[in-house]
Amino acid sequence: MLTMEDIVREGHPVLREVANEVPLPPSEEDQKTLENMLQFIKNSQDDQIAEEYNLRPGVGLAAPQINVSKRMLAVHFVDFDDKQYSYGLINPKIVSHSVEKTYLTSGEGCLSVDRDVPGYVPRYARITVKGTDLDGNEVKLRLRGFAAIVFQHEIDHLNGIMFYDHINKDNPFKEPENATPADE
Ligand code: NB4
Ligand code: NI
Repeated sequence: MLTMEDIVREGHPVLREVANEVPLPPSEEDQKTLENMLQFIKNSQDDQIAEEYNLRPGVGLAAPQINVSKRMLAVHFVDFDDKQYSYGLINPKIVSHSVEKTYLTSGEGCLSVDRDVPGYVPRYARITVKGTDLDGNEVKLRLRGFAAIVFQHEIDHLNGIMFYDHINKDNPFKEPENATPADE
């Protein structure tokens, strides 16, 4: 099983690389890697397992974070309308997005960043994501609010972007233009 030892931290060059497309259908190895990433997220949300293996809780993980520079991400969370999201996605792509922005008033964190970086992280309020799931199906997801934020955080990792790259350097808690908080 994946543990925190497998997660690379900021400063590791893979976190600043643009990850490679995954040839489809995925190899046994790629399929297994993505299944392990999704299981890590689920384990991190299980109080007992998280404590036993000292896992930091997470709702998402991108393959570069385990030093695999491939376009794969896993997410597992319930959004603010109690809708469950649990996906392993290959070659995810944002095919459209709103002009309007959103953000978490609590800011963001990252399993590859062992420090707090305070500030609002402006993101698109609504996105449409296409990709291939763990069953080999083409999926098209219309996402808003918390779900849109989580998928954008993970897709950023596939493009070598860290959440704090979006924070206003001069005034981290400046209200982003044309934005509505997702968690209020
Ligand atoms: C990715 C998220 C940071 C902001 C918001 C949140 C947690 C992460 C990073 C958007 C995406 C990981 C991947 C949480 C968490 C709420 C739900 C359910 C029960 C505990 C869990 C805690 F753990 N971020 N951690 N950070 N990242 N919410 N929750 N709760 O997930 O670096 O690239 O279990
Ligand atoms: Ni992250």
